[in-house]
Amino acid sequence: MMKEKNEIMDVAAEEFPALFDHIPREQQAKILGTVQSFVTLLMEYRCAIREMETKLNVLNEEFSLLHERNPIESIKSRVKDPASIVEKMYRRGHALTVDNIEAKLHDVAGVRVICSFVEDIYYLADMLSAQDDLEVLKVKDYIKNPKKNGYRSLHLIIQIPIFLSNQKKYMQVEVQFRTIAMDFWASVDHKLKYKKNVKNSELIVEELRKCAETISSVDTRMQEIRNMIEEGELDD
Ligand code: 0O2
Repeated sequence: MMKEKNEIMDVAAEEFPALFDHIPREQQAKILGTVQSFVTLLMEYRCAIREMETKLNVLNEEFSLLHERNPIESIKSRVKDPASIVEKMYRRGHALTVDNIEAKLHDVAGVRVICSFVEDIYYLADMLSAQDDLEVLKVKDYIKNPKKNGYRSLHLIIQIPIFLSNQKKYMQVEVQFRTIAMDFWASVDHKLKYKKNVKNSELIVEELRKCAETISSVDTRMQEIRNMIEEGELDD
C-alpha cells in the first residue's frame, strides 16, 4: 500500500535526522512535496518513453513483415539524469521548479532510433508524425541542415499521452533518428565534449567535421546500393 505523505515525512525524518532536525516542520513538508513531485515527473517521463518505444516497435514489425527487413537497428532510451536536468535549467537561466522542468526542457525523455539507411529515418518519422494521438511540436532536421561541427540527426519533439490511474497526461519526448554511422560519429563527438583540457582540440574538431562529411557521403552511397538491390529484386 502507498504511504501517506506524512508517513513518508516521518520515515525521511527518521532516516535523515541530521538533515531534518534543524528544518521547521512546514519546510520539511515543502521539501518532501517537491521531491515527491520530481520523482512522479520522472516516472511519467519513463512511461512516455515506453509508449513511444511501443509505437516505434509496431512500425518496425509491420515494416519487416511487408519488406522483409527491419528499418530500425536499435533503440536507446533514457530519462535525463537529475544532475543534467539541474545543469541545463541553470545554464538556460530558468528557476529550478518541477513545473518549470516540464515546461522548459523538451528532452527529459529521450528516445534514440538508430537506422541503417537515411530513407528509413524519414519513413519512420513520417509514419510516427501521422499518428493521431500524438502531436509533433518541433522538428530539427540536422540531416538536411547539419550543425557546424558536422552533427547530423533528425530530432522530433513529440507530445504523447500517458494514461495514469486517474488522468490522461501529455508528456514531451525528444525522438532522435540517426543512421548507425551518424550515431558512431555522435558518440565520439560526445566524448570530446565531456573531456576537458584535451590537447589538439582544434585539430580534433576539424578531423571530426571532415569525418562527418565522409560519413554523410557513405550513408548516401549505402542508400543508393540498397535501392539498387531492391530494384534488382523487383526485376527477378
Ligand atoms: P545528452 O547528454 O545527449 O542529453 P532544446 O532541446 O531545443 O531546448 P538543445 O538541447 O540545444 O535545445 O537541442 P538540440 O540542439 O536539438 O540538442 C539536443 C540533443 O541533441 C543533445 O542533448 C544531444 O543528445 C544531441 N546533440 C545536439 N548537438 C550535438 C552535437 O553537436 N554533438 C552530439 N554528440 N550530440 C548533439 P544534450 O542535452 O546536449 O546531451
